[in-house]
Amino acid sequence: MTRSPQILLTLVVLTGCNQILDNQDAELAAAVDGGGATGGVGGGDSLPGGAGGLGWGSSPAVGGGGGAGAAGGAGGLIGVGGCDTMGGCDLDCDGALAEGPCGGDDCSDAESSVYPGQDGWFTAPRADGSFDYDCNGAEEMEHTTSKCSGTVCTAAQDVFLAIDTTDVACGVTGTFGNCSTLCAPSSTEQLTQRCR
Ligand SMILES: [Ca+2]
Ligand SMILES: [Ca+2]
Repeated sequence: MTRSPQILLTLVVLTGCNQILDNQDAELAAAVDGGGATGGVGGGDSLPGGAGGLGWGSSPAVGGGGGAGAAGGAGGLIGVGGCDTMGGCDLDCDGALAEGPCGGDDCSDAESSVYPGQDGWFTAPRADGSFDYDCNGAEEMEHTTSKCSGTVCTAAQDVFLAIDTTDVACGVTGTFGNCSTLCAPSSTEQLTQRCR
């Protein structure tokens, strides 16, 4: 049996509608997950589907896929995850603008964990080898180091315990715990110095 041109056209149009609905579903899902941009509009009978939109938001958001063109049109591209880069001045999407021409104070606009005001602590160094994650020009250590050897010590709690007061450096593991005035360590554990 042979289908009439009208039936074929109806099938083609219905297929296109389904793709557009799929498109809307993709946009909704992306909007929940960080704000994906609008996907491209499906193409017509002979045109390829539109490209997916660029994802926006702090987490990689997926733009809606372009609708497949009816009667063989190619599907659109999936949107690329990303964020609003502020015209190229916040490439790591951490909300802080890069230093220099951008006029910002992000001392490393290629590392999203590095920005002024970062209050986290890190056991591994930045890409440049430093531990200055909060861009204040210094490396703050989470814990101090206390001498806990010999016969006379200063009582201390929650410190690195050492033979002298030389700080346990950032990223270095040492003995952590308490020390009595008689230089007796207690509640000890092995801990890695965290910095920012
Ligand atoms: Ca930035
Ligand atoms: Ca710092």
